[in-house]
Amino acid sequence: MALLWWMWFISFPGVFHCYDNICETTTCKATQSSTRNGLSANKVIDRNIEQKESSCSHTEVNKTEPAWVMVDLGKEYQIRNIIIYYRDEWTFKTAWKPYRFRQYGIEVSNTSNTQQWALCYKDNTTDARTPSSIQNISCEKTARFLRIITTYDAPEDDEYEITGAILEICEIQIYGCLPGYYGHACQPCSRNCGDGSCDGRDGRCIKGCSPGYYGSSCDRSCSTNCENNTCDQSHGTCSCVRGWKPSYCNNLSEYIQLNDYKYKAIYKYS
Ligand SMILES: [Ca+2]
Repeated sequence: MALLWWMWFISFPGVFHCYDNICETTTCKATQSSTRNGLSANKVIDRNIEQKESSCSHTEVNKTEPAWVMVDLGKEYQIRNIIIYYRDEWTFKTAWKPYRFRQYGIEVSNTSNTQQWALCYKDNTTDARTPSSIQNISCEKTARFLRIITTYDAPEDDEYEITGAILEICEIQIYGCLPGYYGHACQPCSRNCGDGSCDGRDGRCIKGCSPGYYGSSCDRSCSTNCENNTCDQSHGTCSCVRGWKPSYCNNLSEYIQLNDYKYKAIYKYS
């Protein structure tokens, strides 16, 4: 019985998924707006999810500009969700709450050009409350760069005579399918997709079909009588080679049938 329950649990969409952490250790890089006490941006991608200060990145205090931490995935991916681990320490002496994490934003881009960021999520927690120190955010975007950014100046820092926006992020996990895969189980895209890539949600071929195929998943064959062996990706219609009837090219044209008749007639009586 326990086994059956577990099988149901892991097959339920939204409860469990097979997305990969697409921040691969060899190609993924992290940077941040400034660094305090040597707590560098690398700590957000080192696969250590400890939330104590020494395991987290930390931007510098008393800055007037926004604080941000950026992850470069190395190439474009279809992102599905992001899990952020923020500093959250509880000891006998201190209870460090993630108050500096209020009102953070998640932005994505295909270029590190600061003019071209698209907002994926904005926290709206106000004073007194604090966001959960572990955030699991849906962000269905195709992008290479992702950054956590804030301009929030927490009032709790006044007693330390500290000002400015500050981030103390311990880990950023970015989940999605690797290029060429789609869906909750990251199944392979149709091998007839134009460049092998497809929509990460439903497997639709997003860059056309290989020659000779049509349909949203490029799983239907064009008529062999289509010119250049290509047809319309949506309907399968095409320009026919001579002698075949538009627009699916599966029947002989009347022109050729008439010519055949004339040809036969000439042949017979000449
Ligand atoms: Ca870490």
